[in-house]
Amino acid sequence: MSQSDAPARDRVKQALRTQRIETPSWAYANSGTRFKVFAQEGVPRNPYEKIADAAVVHRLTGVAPTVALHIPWDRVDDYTDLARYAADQRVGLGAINANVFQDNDYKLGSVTNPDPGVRRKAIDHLLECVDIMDRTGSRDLKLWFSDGTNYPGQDDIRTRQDRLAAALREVYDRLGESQRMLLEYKLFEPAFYTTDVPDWGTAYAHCLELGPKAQVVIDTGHHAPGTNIEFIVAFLLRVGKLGAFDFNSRFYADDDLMVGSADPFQLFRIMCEIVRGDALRPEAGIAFMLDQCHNIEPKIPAIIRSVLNVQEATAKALLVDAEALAAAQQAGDVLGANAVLMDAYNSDVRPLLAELRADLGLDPDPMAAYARSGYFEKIRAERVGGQQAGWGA
Ligand code: RM4
Ligand code: MN
Repeated sequence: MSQSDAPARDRVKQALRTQRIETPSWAYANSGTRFKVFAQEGVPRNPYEKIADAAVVHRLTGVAPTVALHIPWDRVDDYTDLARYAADQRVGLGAINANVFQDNDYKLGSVTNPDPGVRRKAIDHLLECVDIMDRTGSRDLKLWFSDGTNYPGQDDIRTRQDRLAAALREVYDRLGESQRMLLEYKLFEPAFYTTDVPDWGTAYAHCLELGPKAQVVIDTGHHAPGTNIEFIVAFLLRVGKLGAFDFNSRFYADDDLMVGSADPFQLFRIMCEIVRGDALRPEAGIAFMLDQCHNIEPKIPAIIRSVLNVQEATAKALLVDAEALAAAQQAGDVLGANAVLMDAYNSDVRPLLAELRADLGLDPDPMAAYARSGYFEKIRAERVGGQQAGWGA
């Protein structure tokens, strides 16, 4: 499609209007590596202030209407009040992320720990997260387990799978009608020898056994270098087992950099599979979430940039001339098919996105609008004293 093709432009803009990107509460907080956390000014000190920041991102981009919570980092006494505050700010509470990786008891694992008492504690936390979902109205419980072993022989690989399956079953059975369990995988870290949910195949097999309310989360940073993530997207979408994304970028391991920063072409290829699978619409049930940390860059602009990066990749994917592509594929025209994809990828979609924002009554340049808004100056002045939120806070 040429950019001057008005009906196609309208079709692309229409599809982009339906896009929803969920931002993570922890990305507004301080974070770092195991070497240093560089604290920033104006960082939220509690879940309410994180939600206020998320609301700014939504106001400026128009496509980030929900914020994911992490328990216990975002634990509050009254979740109904938190949900009400979010609604007042014109955002909603999204996925509840469980945390069974930061307690001393979890040294040898959480739900796969050899000690039944520790397993009980971990499962109880997951059940508590479902209770919270009942109060926040969240649809999704997102599970990531750091469980694994560091040395051959340390524990029985197969028994740990049994423990995992039993824990997932108990939590799955507690889910309400419209709630889902999203199971995330990660190749390695913090466990260095075996990880109990290391890859999409393991996550998929557990989800399949559990039932329709269990689906896989693809965290783009959780793969070995060179992994073809769009293949995983295509496979899981085809069988109805893709539940969500945790978007971020990696150069080396789980770097948690801004999505689309390391490899925008990969993000485009992923979004091509989403468009191909007609999974962009919210009704398709795929949660497009960010899972990032902003260690050296300012938090709110970094999140705005990430949202824009996802939008740009999506716009390019929507520009792919599906008919021309199918025709070239059918004809065995290898170069022609590749050219159709590359034409879309090489289009500059920024003018189209600026136009879309203008249509929605937004500033065409959300980064500049944020800089001009005075919001940073305001939070820098207001958020003094108290304990800044951060990794572990
Ligand atoms: C994990 C995983 C989870 C995220 C935590 C903070 O590596 O990606 O999704 O909640 O980090
Ligand atoms: Mn993640």
